[in-house]
Amino acid sequence: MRDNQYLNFIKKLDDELKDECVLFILDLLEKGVSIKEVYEGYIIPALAEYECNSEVEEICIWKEHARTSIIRTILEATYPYLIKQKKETINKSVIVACPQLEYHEIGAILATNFFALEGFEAKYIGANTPSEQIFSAVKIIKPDFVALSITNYFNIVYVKKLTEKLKESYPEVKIILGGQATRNEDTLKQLQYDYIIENHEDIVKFKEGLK
Ligand code: B12
Repeated sequence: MRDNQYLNFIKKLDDELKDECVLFILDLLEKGVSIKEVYEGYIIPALAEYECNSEVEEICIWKEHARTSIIRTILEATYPYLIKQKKETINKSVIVACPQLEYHEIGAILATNFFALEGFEAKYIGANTPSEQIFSAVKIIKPDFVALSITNYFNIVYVKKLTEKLKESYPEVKIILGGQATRNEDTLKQLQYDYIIENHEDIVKFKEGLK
């Protein structure tokens, strides 16, 4: 059961009232609500629990785009609060990317921000990122971890090839997988990886394990 504050926000989001949505969240942060609470209590459920109420697919697609665009604006507008709430650096770096043909990127952006919040040096390099570009980033940045976000099951074809190549060329770089497709065991069996991470709590535990 969601509280009235949340339902109030969702009503504004359903009505696509971008300015009101942004101001609503900024007001929460000004009142002392943490960035983690804003992400987990508002941003994530606003998308994860979204159901399009139109039967027409093309309407649903542009509505999803409009909703995501408002959420993206909120994420950018609230980033200064995240900077203030970041924990001490732990000198570990992570590159986060969505593989080729994976356009769902809000989960990847949130994961990047959660890593940053916990003191990782975290860099998001994009949605639908061709394998060569992910490879190039690993070669140049030499991160401790590469984190891939996979939502759409069909994209594991690229992830499989990419993770095999990464393991072969950069065995010292650990591979993290996250996103809805990693909830499926049959999918995971086909992939090479070191860690599966789903949410902020997992990132905190993962960080503890690095000590
Ligand atoms: C917004 C949205 C879109 C937007 C995405 C915009 C964008 N810029 O991201 C657009 C309109 C582009 C889109 C397109 C499509 N979508 Co869509 N979309 C969604 C929707 C409504 C929300 C996704 C989202 O942002 N969730 C919120 C985030 C925060 O949650 P999350 O991604 O799960 O991430 C969390 C964790 O998984 C984790 N995480 C995620 N990644 C990572 C990575 C790491 C490293 C870590 C540590 C953690 C982590 O952290 C997050 C916080 O806990 C979902 C509905 C749903 N129930 O999720 C459908 C959904 C994901 N889409 C779906 C589909 C089918 C499609 C399309 C094929 C539709 C179409 N006919 O065109 C296309 C495919 C595009 C593509 N090739 O990738 C299906 C996927 C079904 C499946 N399992 O394969 C869903 C589930 C809808 C449904 N119920 O059918 N979509």
